[in-house]
Amino acid sequence: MKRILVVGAGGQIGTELIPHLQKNYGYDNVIAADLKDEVVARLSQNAIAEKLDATDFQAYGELVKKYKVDAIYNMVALLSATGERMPDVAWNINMGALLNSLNLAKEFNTALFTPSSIGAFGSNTPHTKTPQDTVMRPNTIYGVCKVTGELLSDYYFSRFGVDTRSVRFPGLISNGALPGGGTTDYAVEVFYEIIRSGHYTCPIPEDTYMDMLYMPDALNALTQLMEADPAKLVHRNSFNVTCMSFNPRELFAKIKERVPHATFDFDVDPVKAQISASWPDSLDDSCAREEWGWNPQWDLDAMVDDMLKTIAQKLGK
Ligand code: AKB
Repeated sequence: MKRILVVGAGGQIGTELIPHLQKNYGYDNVIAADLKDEVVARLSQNAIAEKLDATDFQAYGELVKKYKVDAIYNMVALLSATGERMPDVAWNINMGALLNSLNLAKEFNTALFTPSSIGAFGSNTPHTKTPQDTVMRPNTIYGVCKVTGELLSDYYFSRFGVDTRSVRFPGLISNGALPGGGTTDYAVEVFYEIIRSGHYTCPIPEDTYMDMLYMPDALNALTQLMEADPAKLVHRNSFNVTCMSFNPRELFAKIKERVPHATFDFDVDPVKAQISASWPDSLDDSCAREEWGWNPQWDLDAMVDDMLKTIAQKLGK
């Protein structure tokens, strides 16, 4: 059985990825690492957990060696909106963790997954049915990191044979850990606010479309791609994946159908508005479907039903 190290395990994806991997590979074969003491303490209640600053090459290497790791999932990232507030920090963290992951994957012969994002695209990318291979000139530091990461990961594959794989995640909707600092976060925040207070003020313009994925599909994308037959992969870093595209108005209408007293207004954040306008309205994910069988299960209605139910339970409402 494979031994997997997840770095940045305490974030929105990592928190749900750990139990998903434990289910697939066994509890003892999944190691959750994070920078913050309080997060490591939380993770250690349900997983083998270690404290790690992924920008510290030596400490990171010691963990890979200690656990005889076969695959690294590098989930360390400062997201798009936070990145615009502190571009230097975003570059140092995002690229520092990636470069260390690539060099350790090379040294210890491990596979490596690092998520890319719709943030890798920019305002001169075709916005509708954005193709797998297209113009990629992002307008954010987050996007610059993601494009650089895709290129570096492909380089480490072709030059050194490192088994690097990646998907371009759209906005991820989940009911575990909250996202933080992203442009697509509104699509999660709205559920908490509507259940708590019945009202949500949205920072994204009402007619801005972005692709989204519900977390169970995102987790399946990760394990499916990492288990895919390498002979079938024409692409590696990174695959478009999506299963829904909507704007805030459409999402809020779906919520209102189910929660008639819900009210919404808009207080547009200019940074988030600019970022979201530069991203695709909808992705073409046919390469992922053809090369490794990507087949998402959740649509908008099913996701809204599930989010309202699970978050109401979580908040005791
Ligand atoms: C963000 O909004 O920054 C992220 C992403 C789409 O990569 N959720």
